Amino acid sequence: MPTPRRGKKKTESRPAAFPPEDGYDLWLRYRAVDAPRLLAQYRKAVPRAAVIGGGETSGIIRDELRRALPSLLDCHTPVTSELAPGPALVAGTAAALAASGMKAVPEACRDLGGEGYRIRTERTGKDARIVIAANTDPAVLRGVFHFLRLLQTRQDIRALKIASRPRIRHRILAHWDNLDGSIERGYAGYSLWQWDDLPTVLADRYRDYARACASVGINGTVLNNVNSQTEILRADYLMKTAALADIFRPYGIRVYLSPNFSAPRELGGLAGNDPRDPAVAWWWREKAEEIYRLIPDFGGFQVKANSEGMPGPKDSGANHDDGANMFARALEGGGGKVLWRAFVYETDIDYDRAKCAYKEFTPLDGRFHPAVFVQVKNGPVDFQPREPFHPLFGSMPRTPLALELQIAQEYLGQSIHLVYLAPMWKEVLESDTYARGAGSKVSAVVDGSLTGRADSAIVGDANTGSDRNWCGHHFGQANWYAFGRLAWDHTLSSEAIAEEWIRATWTNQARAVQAMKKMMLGSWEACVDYMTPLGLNCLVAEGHHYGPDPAFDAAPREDWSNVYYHRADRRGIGFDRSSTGSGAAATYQSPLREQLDDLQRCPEKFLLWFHHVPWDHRMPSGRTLWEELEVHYDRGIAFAEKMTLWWEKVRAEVDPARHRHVAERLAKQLANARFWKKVCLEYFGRFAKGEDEKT
Ligand code: BDP
Repeated sequence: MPTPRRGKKKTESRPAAFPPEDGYDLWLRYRAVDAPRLLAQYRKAVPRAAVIGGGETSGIIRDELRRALPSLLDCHTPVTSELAPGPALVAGTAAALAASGMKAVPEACRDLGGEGYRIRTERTGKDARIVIAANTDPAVLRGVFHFLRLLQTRQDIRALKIASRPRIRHRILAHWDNLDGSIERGYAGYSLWQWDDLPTVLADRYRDYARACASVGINGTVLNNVNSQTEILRADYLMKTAALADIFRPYGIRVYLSPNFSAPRELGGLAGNDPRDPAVAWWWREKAEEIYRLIPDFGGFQVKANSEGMPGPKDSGANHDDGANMFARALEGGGGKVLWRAFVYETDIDYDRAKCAYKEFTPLDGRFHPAVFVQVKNGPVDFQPREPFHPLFGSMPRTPLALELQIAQEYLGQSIHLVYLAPMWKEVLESDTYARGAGSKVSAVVDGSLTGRADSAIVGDANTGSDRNWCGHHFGQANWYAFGRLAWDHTLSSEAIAEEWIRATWTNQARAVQAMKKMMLGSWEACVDYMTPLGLNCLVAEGHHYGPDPAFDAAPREDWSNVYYHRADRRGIGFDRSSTGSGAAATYQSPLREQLDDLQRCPEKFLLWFHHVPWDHRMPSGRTLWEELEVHYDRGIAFAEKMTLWWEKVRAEVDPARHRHVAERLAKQLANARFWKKVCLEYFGRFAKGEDEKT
């Protein structure tokens, strides 16, 4: 059985080929190019660089190139502010480049919008220049990061012809950070924001954070937890927020906040929080204006209301649209947005939690202010290892919907398990909602292309924290990276993103790249297999949400118990959401709803999500359901075993410190996978084999 390296002294005592690393540099390590021919090509193409422009962002771009080029090219590479004859890398806004004599650039940038960029090889005589141009400084910065990625991933740069624009407009990282420095569902230390020190002491890490976000195209950050504390809107906290906003602005990143709905009463001393009360609306408008005075480009509010005990408009008899629209009107003066979360599941709405948001929000379609996004989690329950896409994506055609993904792996082994999430997110994005007939993908709903809407948003609940390597697990960084890359362009494949990330973060050695890619690409399906196969969900232990506890039945609410979800009994297992059960299959559009409704046609991966299935049911494989469950748990474990072996094989290509960190976690992941199988199958087996006494 693969275990960490004990006993294999020979390899261990070999001098390390690479100095130890701590992961702080993320995918921006810029290690020297070790392929001689490419190195020669790069040095020839970029003997120097000129960044045209006098603003703060131009300075940041120069700094980035000064850091990256000498390191990647392993030679002196001047980075200046002026154009000089001869080959060079030239970067600047269209206006700045035109003012320096490159008259054709503005026309060429016409279709790039505010955030797109182009990277072109342009020849004048025998000289070739690589020109990175855009309409705004932050977009030039993104173009420069793109160019550096080409070097980091060893691409041919002799004839570049790249134009890139984001498919989704607001690409937001949301932090569930509390004002005391703790992070809700955070597994990588404490908050990055030093609230006690702000606004006077500004940690270097704030810039490094912004730099990392900008490098993958993220353009917004929600600083505080959705379970918000009212203090965040107090004048002193707004000063702190403004200090962060000032740091992030030159990187093209806007700041958002999660307000608490009861702030008018708690902070403002008003009698209530009813959004229809003019005094309440006035209070929020004043608050928004106060924020805009400090942060003119304030992104807006992300609101969790009437959910899990948070206050909201329903407390005073109003509805979600009243609350969301009140915020939107308050923010009108500065163009801020409202991200109104649809994560609601009060028991009086429906017995089946998977139907609640659908039932609450579909009647409100078309009633929201244009600045409101209804923010919908990828699935209808809660960031489980695998869920079908949320039915709201197919049923609110007149409302912009923001997709909320969780990067933090709350239910997927947190910062211990290596689980690359891009394949999960792609499965959701590629799902067909049938909202306007076949081909109406979730991605087209979210990016607005299905309805011809220009505004669009995607939110990722962050996995970052104060740990030196930012994400707890070195491979957790890949999920932050993948979120940014997919938010920019959801058509990228999981594989392409993984490969970029590996090459920039670990190595370009082909065999090691392949091995790491195999690990990453299979890791999510393996996690589903050893935790919640065949559409099972919510089997984690209460509170910490890490290990298995399928027997848990003692929660104060039925739908906080695990037995509510799996419903194992002598007859079978699974939640009947078909027309003979809760009817949740009917929250999807035809012909998907009929397919999900039909036990024979329901995709196997969602079988127990939609059906209560007899233990002896014959699966397409010919096995019984019970046998199939066993096969899945074993398959997940087998993959976890393989990951430890593949990781061992890349030892020589990776620095010892990071190798060991990952190896230790893989060993724990494998042990956990076995434990999941043991606990779940022992428990379910009591029913399947008729040994339980309860039924
Ligand atoms: C659940 C988390 C809880 C969050 C909630 C939310 O367990 O801590 O507050 O989601 O998204 O997954 O509001």
